[in-house]
Amino acid sequence: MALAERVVLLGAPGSGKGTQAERLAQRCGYEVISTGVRLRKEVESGSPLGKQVAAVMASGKLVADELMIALVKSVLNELNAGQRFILDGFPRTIAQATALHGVLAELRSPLDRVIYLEVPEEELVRRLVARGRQDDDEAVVRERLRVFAEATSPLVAWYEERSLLRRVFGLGPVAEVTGRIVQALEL
Ligand code: B4P
Repeated sequence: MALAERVVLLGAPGSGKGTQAERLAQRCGYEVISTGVRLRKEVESGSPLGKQVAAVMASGKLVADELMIALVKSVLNELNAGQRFILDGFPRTIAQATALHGVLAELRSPLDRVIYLEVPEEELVRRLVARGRQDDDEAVVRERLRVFAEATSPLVAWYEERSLLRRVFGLGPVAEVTGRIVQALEL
């Protein structure tokens, strides 16, 4: 069975996007483009971009669309033609989704699936507070969930209207969730 080649992994903070993207890379050969991982590397290295985004990330807010769009555009332009990829954590706003749509149309390689990883809110808070990353303090986690509901959750309907969305239940053992995603990636 053929799998989707160009995928967006959508989900609330703590839904397991990063965890699952890495497993899908191993299992199915996707290149993972994780905006969260890239931003944290910039912050750690103290680069100009890192300095610009550190406080925003620590507060649980979203980094500006223009910065994120420029970052992802340059990564996509450098991918080898035909390389399968998963976008983890991008897009997070309608403006980002619209820009992504345009970039991929120019590259003549449109998305072929969007996976929405659904996890109940109390479990999201539990997972993130237990992980304890710098932005996993409970007050910041609540803010990230508020921002998700306000800015990112409209993307579910946006992609549903374009017949790209598949919902995947994200509770349960990590390997089981991966299995559900692989099924949802079948074309
Ligand atoms: P991200 O790095 O994308 O982080 P996340 O959404 O919080 O986490 P994710 O869903 O990947 O959860 P994970 O697998 O780690 O973003 C961080 C920040 O960067 C944002 O707040 C924002 O400021 C900025 N940013 C990133 N992209 C942006 C964009 N496009 N625009 C603007 N700003 C942007 O899992 C979480 C925990 O759950 C882990 O401890 C994991 O082990 C555990 N877990 C996973 N699956 C599990 C399971 N099935 N059962 C139990 N535990 C599980």
